[in-house]
Amino acid sequence: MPSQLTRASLPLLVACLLPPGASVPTPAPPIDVSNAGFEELYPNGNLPPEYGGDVPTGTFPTGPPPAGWTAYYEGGSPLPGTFLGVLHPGTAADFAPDPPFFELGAPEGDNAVLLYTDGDAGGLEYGVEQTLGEVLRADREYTLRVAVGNIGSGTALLPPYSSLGFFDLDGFPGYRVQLLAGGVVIAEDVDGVLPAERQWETATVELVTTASHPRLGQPLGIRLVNRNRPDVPGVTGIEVDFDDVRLEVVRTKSPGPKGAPSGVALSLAGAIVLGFSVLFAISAWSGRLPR
Ligand SMILES: [Ca+2]
Ligand SMILES: [Ca+2]
Repeated sequence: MPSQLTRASLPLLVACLLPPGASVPTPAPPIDVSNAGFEELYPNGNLPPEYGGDVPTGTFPTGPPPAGWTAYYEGGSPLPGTFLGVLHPGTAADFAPDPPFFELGAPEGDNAVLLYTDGDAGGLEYGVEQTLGEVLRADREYTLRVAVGNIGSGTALLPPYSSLGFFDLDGFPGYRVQLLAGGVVIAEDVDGVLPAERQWETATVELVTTASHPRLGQPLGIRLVNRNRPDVPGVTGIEVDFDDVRLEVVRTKSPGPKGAPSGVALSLAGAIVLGFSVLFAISAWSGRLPR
């Protein structure tokens, strides 16, 4: 190992040793999701006009889908007794001594999208969706992450919602987080996490594409769904909330001038990178590398 080797020179050395056309996975900027945190003003629902669309703490106006999103109904048409809207849950401190909707509020910003069904019978699935400005591409690893919320029972902090009284929201009706291409589901997470009452967890959907994926070139989309399964008998509502939608993409290989590298070439490249990583770690540990 040359004594002049430094950390800065390692990537160049590794790149020189890779076969033509091969590359290490390359992260790209996240794909834009419109109103990904549901923080845009919500002026068109039943929120009193004096708020100008700025949803106040501890309330849940309903009406059309949040900006940037459209409604999805499994049966193709709106379901009686279901509501889309924006929830500004506030925190336990906002509601004390009464129970909050979520202990820590929304996981991103102030708001989340709410998908609520009146009563306990459940029914067809429904939710919100949007088409993105990107198409499905080959040789990519897509990772979609969405915070899924299990709202707890409680009463809104302000009228007109507080006049609706206490909502028994015990239980959880299930969810889907779906990645679409051309409006067709290409990957999804169905109930992969089960947040406790008043808590959030992150659902993850992953998809790796090759040149043979049948939906290449079609617009990507995201759909967030309340599975609307029957809930605890006697509850006054069935609800799932979502927030903080993120879609990341990594390029898994570069298109070389003579086509993609073979699996053997990639394995060889991986072995070289691994070998140098181990060698470098040993050298650094022994203090022989300048820092
Ligand atoms: Ca948010
Ligand atoms: Ca609940």
